Amino acid sequence: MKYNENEEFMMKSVTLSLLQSVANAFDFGGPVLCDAHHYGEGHINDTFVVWREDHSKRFILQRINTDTFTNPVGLMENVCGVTRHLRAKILAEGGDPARETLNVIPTLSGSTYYLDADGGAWRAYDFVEDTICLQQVGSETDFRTVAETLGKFQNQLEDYPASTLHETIARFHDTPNRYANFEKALAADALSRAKNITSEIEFIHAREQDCHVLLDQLAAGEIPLRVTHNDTKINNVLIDAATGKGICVIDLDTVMPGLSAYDFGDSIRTGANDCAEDEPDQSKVHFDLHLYEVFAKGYLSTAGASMSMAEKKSLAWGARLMTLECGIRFLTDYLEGDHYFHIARPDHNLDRARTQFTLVRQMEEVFDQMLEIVCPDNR
Ligand code: ADP
Ligand code: GN1
Ligand code: MG
Repeated sequence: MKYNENEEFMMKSVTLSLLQSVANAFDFGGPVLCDAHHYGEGHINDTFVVWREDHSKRFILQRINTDTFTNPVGLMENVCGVTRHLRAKILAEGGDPARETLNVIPTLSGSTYYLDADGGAWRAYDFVEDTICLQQVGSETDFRTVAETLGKFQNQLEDYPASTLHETIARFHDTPNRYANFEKALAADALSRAKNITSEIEFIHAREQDCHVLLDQLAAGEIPLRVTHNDTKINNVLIDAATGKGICVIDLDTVMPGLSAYDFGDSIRTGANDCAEDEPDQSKVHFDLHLYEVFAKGYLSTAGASMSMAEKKSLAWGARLMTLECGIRFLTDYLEGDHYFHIARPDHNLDRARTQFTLVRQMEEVFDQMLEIVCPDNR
C-alpha cells in the first residue's frame, strides 16, 4: 500500500501498463485508453475509468478487493444473477435497463471477470453517464430520491432466490461478531494504539447489549430476512444529473440475505447529517432528525407496503446499529493498522470512528422520535 500520486487515498497502486493489459482483455467494442488514477470515493475496490480510443464511450474497470472478497467468482455470479433479475423487472416496468442497473462487460473470451498474472481479479461495467453520486446530502429532495430508489431496489429483489446467493463476506452485519472482533483487536493491540482511544473503548463497551438487538429480533421471528444490498452508503446510488431521478443502485458486491434495517440504517448513517463520514472536528457532527424523517418517508413510500409494524420499528434500530457497527469496524481497523478501509491520512479511521460515535450518541437522545417517525402511533 502507498499513497497514490495525488495522495488522495492510500490504496494499492496500479501501473498504467498493468491497467492497459487488463483492459485489453475485455470486450469494450474496440481499443480503449486507460487512466491509472483511481476514480470515485469507494473504500474497498480499485476503480478506474477507461475510454474507447475515439472517446465515444467510457467504462468502469475495477479490481475487486480479494482481501475483502475472497471468492470473486461467486461474487460475480451474484452480481450477474442480481443484475439479470433487475433488468427483467426494469423492462417490465417500462424502464431503461441500460442505465438503471449495472451492465457487466464480458472479457473477449466470454468470462465475467479477468484474472491478471498476479492473481488480481477484475471486472468491467458500462459507465452510467449523466448521473451524480452524492458524497454528502446537499438537498432534501436528493435524499428522498436515494430513499425511494433503495426502497424500490428492495422490492425488485423481493422474489430473488436468496438461497442461490453466495455469502460474499461472512457475517457482514453480524454486529455482535463485529464487537467480538473489536475485542480481539483491542486485546492484541498490535500497534500500541489502544492508549489513544480510552473514551472510544468505553463508549463501545457500554453498548455491548445494543449490538444484539436486530439479530435477536430476527431469531425471534419478529422481522424477516430479505435480499438486501447491505452497503447503502449514499454514494452507491446514482441520480440523474438533469432530472434528479434515482437511476441506478451500484456496488452490488454485498447483495446477500439481510435486514431492511441494514439498508435503511446505512443510508441514515451517511446521509442524515451535515458532515463528512471522516469529519475530524466532532463539534461539526450533527445528526439531523429532519433528514431522517425525509429518508424514512421516501423509503417507506416504496418499501413500506410489505413491512409489519415490528419491521418498521427495526429501521430506527438499524440507523443506530449500522452507525455503531461502522464505528466499531473503523476503530478495529485503526487498532489493526488500517489494512481494511482505504485511508488518506494517519488516524483517518480514528476520525471516522469518532464521527460515527458522535452520531450514535445524538441518535440515542432522540430515539423515541426516531421510532415514532418510522412507526407512527405503532401503526
Ligand atoms: P467500492 O466498493 O470501492 O465503493 P464502487 O463499486 O462503489 O466501489 O465504485 C466506486 C465509485 O465509482 C462509486 O462511488 C461511483 O462514484 C463510481 N462508479 C462505480 N460504478 C459506476 C458506474 N457503473 N457508472 C458510473 N460510476 C460508477
Ligand atoms: C465500505 O465499498 P464502500 O466504500 O461503498 C464498506 C461498508 C462501510 C463503508 C464505510 C464491503 O463501503 O461496509 O459501511 O465502506 N464496504 C465493505 O464508508 O466493507
Ligand atoms: Mg461504493
